[in-house]
Amino acid sequence: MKKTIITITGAAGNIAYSLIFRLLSGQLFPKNTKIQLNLLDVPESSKILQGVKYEIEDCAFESLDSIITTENMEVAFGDSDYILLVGAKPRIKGMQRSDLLLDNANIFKKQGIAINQYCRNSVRVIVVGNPANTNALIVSHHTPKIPSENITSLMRLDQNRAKSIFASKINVSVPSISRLIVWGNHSATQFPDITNVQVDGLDNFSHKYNSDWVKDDFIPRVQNRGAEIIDYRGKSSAASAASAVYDHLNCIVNGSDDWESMGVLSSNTYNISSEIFYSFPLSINNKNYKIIENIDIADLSLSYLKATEKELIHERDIIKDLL
Ligand code: NAX
Repeated sequence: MKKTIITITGAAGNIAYSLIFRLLSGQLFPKNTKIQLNLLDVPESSKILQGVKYEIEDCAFESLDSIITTENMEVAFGDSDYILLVGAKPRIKGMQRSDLLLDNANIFKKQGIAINQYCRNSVRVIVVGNPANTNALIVSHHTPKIPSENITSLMRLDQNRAKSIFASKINVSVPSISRLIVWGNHSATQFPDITNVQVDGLDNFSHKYNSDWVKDDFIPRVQNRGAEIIDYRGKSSAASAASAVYDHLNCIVNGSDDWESMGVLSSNTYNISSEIFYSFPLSINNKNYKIIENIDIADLSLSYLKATEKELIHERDIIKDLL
């Protein structure tokens, strides 16, 4: 029997409530793997967290080894194999985006310091709490012991949204679509890019869509899909976000045959400024990623790439005193 420890922060929150039950479905790791869940939340959420623990127990999952609920980062992070940093403060009415950035930056700075202190350097960290890319930059900055390649931020929700909307437009099923990627920030400046899309492994699909639809409908719809969900549900997307966290983790654990979008530390690839977490097209194998280089970028695409880079540089400037 092999034991894998997964830590989830914000474990009393909405995303975690959908995520945990999927993680324990037994499909992520080989059959003989048991999962220890370390669930961290703030003291005010401890009663809810206890309720979540009871519900997990009531599922009698075969894959479950044990559950620890805690507010203590040493307990939550120590010995962990995968840390999913989901917990963050929500933006409340009247709050400026810069206030949210700073509030959450402080949380992720403390968590980064704790991860560096208590974790093995093989730990994999996935940052979900917003602003996810800039929070990942802060974590990476405060974890000098841990290779920066081990830290990624969630862009899979954006990629899933883009694939689904595009597949529906050209009337094929989602698994037929490959090489659809999302560049940049998890925000309304992101660039969902269909330039290299293959349908059933073939490039020859361009007759099925027109460029006005891409520019005026597809790109803004994906960029603003989060707001669209809030508009309809009255709450932010939690189930689809949880599903995307699962997909992201699955790619890290089991690799992927497709191009994948994740926020990673830029090192000037595609002339994107270094020292920001930017979503690039990646190939992922054996728990490691490589940025797919030498993709031709059209002039119009370049303007999108630069707009989302500019926003990430601006976010970095706001939190620079915490780096
Ligand atoms: P909830 O507000 O339901 O849950 C957040 C949880 O985090 C709460 O239980 C809260 O007590 C906890 N928390 C707050 N501060 C904490 C701290 N310092 N340490 C540990 N836990 C803490 O939010 P939920 O819907 O679960 O969303 C969580 C985060 O994911 C938010 O920041 C949200 O904006 C972000 N998202 C990121 C996405 C992405 O693609 N990167 C997509 C979905 C989502 O919007």
